[in-house]
This record gives sequence, structure tokens and C-alpha cells, in this order.
Amino acid sequence: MQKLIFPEHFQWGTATASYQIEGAWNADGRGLSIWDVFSHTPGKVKNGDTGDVACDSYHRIDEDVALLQKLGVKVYRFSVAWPRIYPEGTGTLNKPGLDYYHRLVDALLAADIEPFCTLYHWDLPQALQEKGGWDNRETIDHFVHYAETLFQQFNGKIKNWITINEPWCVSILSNYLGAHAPGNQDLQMALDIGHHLLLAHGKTVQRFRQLNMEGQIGIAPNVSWNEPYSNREEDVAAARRMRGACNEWFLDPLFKGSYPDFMVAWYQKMGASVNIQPEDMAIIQQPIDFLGINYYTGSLVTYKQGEGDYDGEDVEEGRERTDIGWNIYPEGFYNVLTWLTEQYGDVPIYITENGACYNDEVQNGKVADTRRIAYLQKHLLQLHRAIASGVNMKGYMTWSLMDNFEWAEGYSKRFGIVHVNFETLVRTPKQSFEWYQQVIAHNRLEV
Ligand code: NCW
Repeated sequence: MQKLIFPEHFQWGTATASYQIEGAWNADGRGLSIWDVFSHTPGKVKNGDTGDVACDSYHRIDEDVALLQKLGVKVYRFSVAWPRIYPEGTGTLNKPGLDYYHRLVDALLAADIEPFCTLYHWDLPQALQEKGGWDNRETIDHFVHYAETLFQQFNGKIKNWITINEPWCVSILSNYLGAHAPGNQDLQMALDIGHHLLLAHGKTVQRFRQLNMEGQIGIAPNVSWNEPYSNREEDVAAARRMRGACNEWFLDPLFKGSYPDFMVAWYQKMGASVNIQPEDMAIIQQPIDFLGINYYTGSLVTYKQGEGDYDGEDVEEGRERTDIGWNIYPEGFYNVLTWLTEQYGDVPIYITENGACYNDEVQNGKVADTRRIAYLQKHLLQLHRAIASGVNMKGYMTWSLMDNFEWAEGYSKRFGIVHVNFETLVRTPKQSFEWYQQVIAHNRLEV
């Protein structure tokens, strides 16, 4: 048995998002979000599930923080629901909504857990959607105003901020593929939305600096690792496009101040291009304090004309898949982390999400989610390799603390290390919880 030690002060943690866990969708003056509207629209979410109740975390701060404390995490990543703070997206502040996050943050600090706060994990106020949502540049300023409110409210209490979770999902998945709220299917709109998200990020970072905030700020894109199946030129180009759509499309503007040419050309062929105004790229390229990385999956790609949007297809290699169908590709985790460092320099990195969907149920009071443990073990091994290769890794947050509303999949897909019974809302820590507890306690992985 090998014992792999992680760096001193490594920030072990876990993550959640507001709409996925809070419930209390109309409590204490909360406004509607695009996810309330989407999930209440028949046919959009599996089984007609909604986040109305979810894990009811809005009413269970003590119970959830006690779980975190038992787990022994140093950091907890959660997101703020914008429509709890500004029910209309802008205008009048909703004090009771804000108070919920004060109670949560105070409870975390009392438990000696550092809050890691995401400002946008997909619950855009519906009132702003009705004015065009992220397609309207005015939404950017409303976002910065909302962020500023939180900065001022929580200065000194929250020292870790993430602007946007997974801009690819917010733009392409939600506005081109139509799978997530608001469900548009318009590539031009999706590219403009991606650009506006990056601008919202950049302007928020600028405001953070102007306010002289204590702490650090970054962004959390989802990355994938797509490798060519062979060194045939067509395979190499197809893999590059599939990766480029997710990775470089967002990372190049953030670190290099421009969109990748090969993807600009590809999208042009598809009839779409980003509308860029003169100062935009400089705003987007604000130096950030850390990069948050969400990694789940990767693939080997081969060229196939007309396949998908990028003329590429994943090769069936017979790799295992999780219960949501995502390929398990742990080496991709190492590869993408070392690639990021090569491409973009020595930026401090936090893994802001990594984890697995397995739908194991409670049996005799226990959940034997051994496949999740195996997944986490394999990925932590690759993470350790990446650290040994010089990647500037600061921490790791597993997705997710508990089973929750898995967006378009509703409650049919479970990512938690704590099981939630969605009838009774009873929480049962899984075997992976106990396993992770040991990793954290000893700051080491045994493989
Ligand atoms: S859906 C998604 N996830 C999961 C979610 O629970 C979390 O909120 C997200 O940050 C787990 O991590 C992220 N990511 C979307 C990936 C979608 C891939 C589907 C592509 C279909 C075309």
C-alpha cells in the first residue's frame, strides 16, 4: 500500500449550489429564477422534478454544517441565489434573503470552516431573463451590483469568491443545446452570452480590487480532456475542437485576452461570431487570484464528418461510465492540469468540483457506494501526480456534499457523499463520506 501525502495546508472541501439544495423557493421574499420557471415547465426536467423543496437546506443550516464539521473539511463551497438578494435582479435589496447567508456563513466560521462563495451557479432572476437575460449587456452591470452588495456585506467573513460557475454550461448547454434553463437553441446567442459572462467576471474582479476586499477571487470553468484517437491530422483537429469549445474558448480570453483563432474560424463556418466591443478583452483579462477547475470526464476523439457540432466523435473504448453516463477518465485529470499550467502559467488552482454520480441507496442504514470511493481514489491519485509535477494546487472540493436536484436530471441522479431521502429529507452519510473523512484527517491518500 502506498501513502501519498498532500501539501501542508491543503484545502480539503466539498461543494453545493443554491438551487440544487436550498428549496424554500418562495420563502422570505425570494424572487423567481430561470430555474423555477424551467423546472415548472412540463417536459424540461426528468419526472417533472423541481427545486421547490430540494434538500431543504434553507431550513437546515445547523444539520448541514454539523455534517461538514464531522467530515472535517477546511472549506465549503456554496452559491448564493441572486433572487434571494435582489428578487428582481436589481432594485430593492431583500434583507431576509441576505440574512440566510449571514446565518450560514456565521455557522461555518463558528465551525472553523472557510466559506468559498460562488456568486453565480445558474439561478438568474427571471425578471432579468424577461429583459433578455445574459444576452442583454445590461445584465452584466446588474450582476456587478449584486456582487458588490455581497462583497460589502461579507467583507472579512468570506475570503474566497468565485464569480461564475461553468460558463460553458451557462452559454452552450443552456442557450445553444437548450438542455438547461432558459433552454434557448441559438448559437449566436450562446456565444454572446459566453462573452457577457466573461465580461461580468472581469468587471466583478475589477470591483473587488477597487473595494480593496480582503481575500481572493477567481472563476470556475468546467474543463474536459479530449485526446485524438490517432495522430491522423483529422483526429487531432477534431479533438482540438472538442476541447477548444469547452476549455480554450473561455480560458484564452481570461489569460491571453483573445478567443482561440481555430474556434473563431469554426464558429464562423457555423454562422456565428462573438460581438466584441473595444475595451472588452482587456476587462476580461483581469489578473485573477486562482483558477477553479471542475473536472469530471474526458474522451478519445476521432474525426467524423457531420458528427455533432465539431465533426468529432468519442471513441467507444470500453471505459467504465458513472450512472449519469459520463466516461471515467482519471488520467485526463492529470493531463488537463499539467496542460493548463503549460498553457496559462503558474496560476494557483483549486479543484472546485470533481465527483461521481452513483445511485446507490440506503440498505440497513448504510450506503455502500464503493464505486464512488474508487472514482475519488483514482482522481486523487492523478491530482497527487499533478502536484508532484509542479501544478500549483491549493485545494480540492468534491461534488457534492449531498444528493441534490441534478438540473435536467431532477432527483434521478445522485452525486452526494451524503444520501438524501427526498421524501423524508433524512441525510445518511455514505461509505464515501467516511472514506473522505480519513483522507482529510490524515491529509493523505492510501492506494
Ligand atoms: S450538470 C453539470 N454538473 C453537475 C451539477 O450538479 C453541478 O451543478 C455542475 O457544476 C455536476 O457538476 C456540474 N455539468 C454539466 C455537464 C454537462 C454535460 C452534458 C453534455 C450534454 C451535451
